[in-house]
Amino acid sequence: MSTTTTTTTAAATEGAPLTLRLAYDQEIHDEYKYSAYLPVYDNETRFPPLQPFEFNDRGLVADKEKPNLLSKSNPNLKVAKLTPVIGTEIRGLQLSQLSNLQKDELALLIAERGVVVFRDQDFKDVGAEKQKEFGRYFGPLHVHPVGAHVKDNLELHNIYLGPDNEYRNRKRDNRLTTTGYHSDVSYERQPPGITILTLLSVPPTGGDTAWESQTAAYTRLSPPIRALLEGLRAEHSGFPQAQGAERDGLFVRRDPVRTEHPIVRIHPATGQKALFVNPGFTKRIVGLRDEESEALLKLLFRHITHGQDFQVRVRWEEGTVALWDNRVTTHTAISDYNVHNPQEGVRHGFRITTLAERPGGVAGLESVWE
Ligand SMILES: O=C(O)CCC(=O)C(=O)O
Ligand SMILES: [Fe+2]
Repeated sequence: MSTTTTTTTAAATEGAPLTLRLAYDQEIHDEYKYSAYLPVYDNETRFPPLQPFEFNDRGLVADKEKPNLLSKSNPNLKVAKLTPVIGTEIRGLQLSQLSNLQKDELALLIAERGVVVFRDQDFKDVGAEKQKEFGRYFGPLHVHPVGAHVKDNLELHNIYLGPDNEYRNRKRDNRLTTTGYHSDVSYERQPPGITILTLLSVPPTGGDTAWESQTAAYTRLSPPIRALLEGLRAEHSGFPQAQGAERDGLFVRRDPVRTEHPIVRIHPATGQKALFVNPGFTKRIVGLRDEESEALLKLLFRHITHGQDFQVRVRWEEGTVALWDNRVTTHTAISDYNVHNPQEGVRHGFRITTLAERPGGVAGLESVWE
């Protein structure tokens, strides 16, 4: 937990006091432009289970050529593939100014490229309401069951690592590396699709993020293994995360769930098949003996984490916003900087997470739960 865990009370909208736990030390942030976005925990507001909803992928209605987003008449536009397989970088377009047609095309581009990195954005300065509104265009916003968030904005999931809060690293204290590939909250019945990460404070070097293409990972497998996996579901569990949070004295705002998702899912907008297991949340393959499940998951996790030729590592800059499709990628933070060295800095940002469809697999295989 953070070195300072002040409990304070702030006025809630209805006038009732709200217990808010500050997960940072105010003294070292006096001059900080984005202090309103520092991590806090609302230790009171409970959420019921997520309810099913009808999802309409914006990418489905987009023009595949993307004439609005990648307009030839924009002289400032620079679009570059970061690798042949995954990742595109865009300069010369402001997310905050996109039309609905452009957002539809962006949804498709993110699905096709896995992650799209926008540079020199004013998105961090448009305010929480506009930031949330932008996210809602793609799907309902997810509230994380245990994570720190931005004050008064539970939908803005906080990303913070500094000398006053090393919680993210401490959880990995006994590990050889900080990397941990995952697909965000994949245990949800309708797990996230488009996910938007904005950094407000970027270390001068280090703190990159890496993404892996689950579409490419699937394609690389041999036909017999693909055929085997296409008929199977795997269990994704939110229980270890909730139990870990409870053990660390954090408030669990929504009860954990576990869901069985198809191991191979089909993206509704691209029609492409992608692996949908990840080392973060996938626990076992349903219907297999324990040793079989362990061996197969070990193979898949090794495949996902080792395939540098279908991964991309992105260096953050001031003003960078990264948007990825959580259905067809996994990602990891790379916490390689020393938070106690003032030269190496503080890393801070927020994530907006939009929910998508109930995963659909091959031959009508669907997600199921108890
Ligand atoms: O901090 C990062 O680079 C990524 C953190 C993460 O896993 C997320 O925002 O979902
Ligand atoms: Fe994540």
